[in-house]
Amino acid sequence: MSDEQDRLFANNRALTSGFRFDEQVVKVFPDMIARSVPGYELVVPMIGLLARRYAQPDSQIYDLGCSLGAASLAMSLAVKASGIRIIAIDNSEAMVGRCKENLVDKSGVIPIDVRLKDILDIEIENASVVVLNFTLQFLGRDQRQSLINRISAGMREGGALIISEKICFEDVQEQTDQTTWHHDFKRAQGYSDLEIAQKRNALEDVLRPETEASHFQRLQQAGFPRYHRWFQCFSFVSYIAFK
Ligand code: GEK
Repeated sequence: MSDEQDRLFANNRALTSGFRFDEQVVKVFPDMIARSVPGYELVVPMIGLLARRYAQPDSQIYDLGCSLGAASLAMSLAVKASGIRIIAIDNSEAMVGRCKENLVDKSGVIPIDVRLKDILDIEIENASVVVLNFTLQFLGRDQRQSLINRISAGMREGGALIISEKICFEDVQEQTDQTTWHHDFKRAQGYSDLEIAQKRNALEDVLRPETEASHFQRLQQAGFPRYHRWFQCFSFVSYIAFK
């Protein structure tokens, strides 16, 4: 993976353009996500472990919004069940190109099929594990329920859906505290106040967090009777839901 440092928001770039998963972002992506999302580097290998537990023989694993394939790679190395295929999907051409390069010679015995597609247009079939690792937050709010419904419909009994997200909080004081702590984390990672502010502006209408109650209600409605928050660091959480 590229180890180029993320300096994208160190000047005024973000004032003129919104955030896009383009070539510039792809070049710095591993550094950007590790320094921006507290816990990302722990969540990825844990997704591997969770997939090992819930992957069923002769089924498919989906990594939706796979970026450079970190979660797919973790699952490919961790899962032991036989007859599994990982389908990794992203709609950024730059991401998919780099993802394919990254995964050459790296994945485990489980093949990873990387596809350039919009996750709103795909079929989910015979799935035992589906991962949305910080992806759902980038979809329009009105598109989320139908995607989770389709995942539910294409999932086997006992299958697991893992959803990692940045969430927001109903309590105004908690929201303020969580934002402060996240910014403290970013400062500790070497981002300047200007970079933090610019990135925040760029993501304003692109990353739309929801409350935990909204996520749980959507899962219920889609036919996932049981779900848990298995990870949280500040406003970054990961849920697991069972079919
Ligand atoms: C990881 N999961 O490293 N269809 C397909 N892909 C999409 C769509 C869509 N409609 N919308 C956004 N994306 C990864 C990290 S990053 C999270 C996921 C972040 C893709 C988008 O192109 C990007 O690659 C990814 O979702 C979100 O485990 O940057 O904070």
